Amino acid sequence: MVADDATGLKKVQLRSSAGSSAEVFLHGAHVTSWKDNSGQEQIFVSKQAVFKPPKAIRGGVPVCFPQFGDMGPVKAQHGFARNSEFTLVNATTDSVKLSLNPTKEQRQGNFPDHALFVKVTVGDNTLTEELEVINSTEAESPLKFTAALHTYFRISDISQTHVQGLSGLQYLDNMQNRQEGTDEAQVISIAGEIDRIYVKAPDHLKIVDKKGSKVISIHKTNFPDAVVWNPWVEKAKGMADFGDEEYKEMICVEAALATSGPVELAAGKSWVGTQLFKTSKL
Ligand code: TA6
Repeated sequence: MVADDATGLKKVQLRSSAGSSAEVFLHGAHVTSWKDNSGQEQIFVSKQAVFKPPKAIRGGVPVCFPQFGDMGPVKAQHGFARNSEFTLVNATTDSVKLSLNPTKEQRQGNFPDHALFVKVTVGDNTLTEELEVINSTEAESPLKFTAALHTYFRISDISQTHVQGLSGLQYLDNMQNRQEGTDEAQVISIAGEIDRIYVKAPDHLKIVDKKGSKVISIHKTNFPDAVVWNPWVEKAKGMADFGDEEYKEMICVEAALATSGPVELAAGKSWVGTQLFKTSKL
């Protein structure tokens, strides 16, 4: 059901029969919490996050649409969906569907009309998030977009965490002007700032949190790329809505339609991308 959060914003609280739970703000259709059956929080939100629309909440799962980063025509980094108020379509105990029909102003004048839906469901140690885009039936041209579900995962210690599934892949390094590289390492360990777009990444990835003795499995569909980001020391200090030491307890592994995009969606057609997370013991 929709509740007033302490921040004054509206959120929907979800609970599964297995005991997992989640919270989704109508602002940005922004997931800010997912606790597995044990009640352990799996999502990172900065203690300094600002809950004041249109600013995006720092952490959780920002919905990057109609573009990832600067990969599109909209001037706002990561598009406007994460800065917009969504509307409740329907909700059950364990699932919620939200919609956004952005006004001309929200579309920043130049982005074509469309409908956007975000559906979030909790299950047995799982969280599923679905992004659906529908191009207007009256559209005169295809709707071109990139996108990402920019998840900040909560981990126990970044120095004892690694990502599995990206070995041998080509990536674009956002820290080197998107210069191409190839990751030969068996797993990705983080010992400094990392900001990479892995191109055509496998749909199954894993985050191994050794200190937390847990694995978060990620299964994405229709998001061909994966982004790995940790701001590390300097970038952390440079973000007012992010604690200087918080880089140690988070890692972003993002289901993305970035370099492999944009998708060109014909009039009246829809596109759906999903991500499913599941926790297990290491
Ligand atoms: O997904 C990684 C990234 O594109 C980084 O380059 C960094 O900018 C991060 O997103 C956060 O972006 P934001 O606009 O939320 O500060």
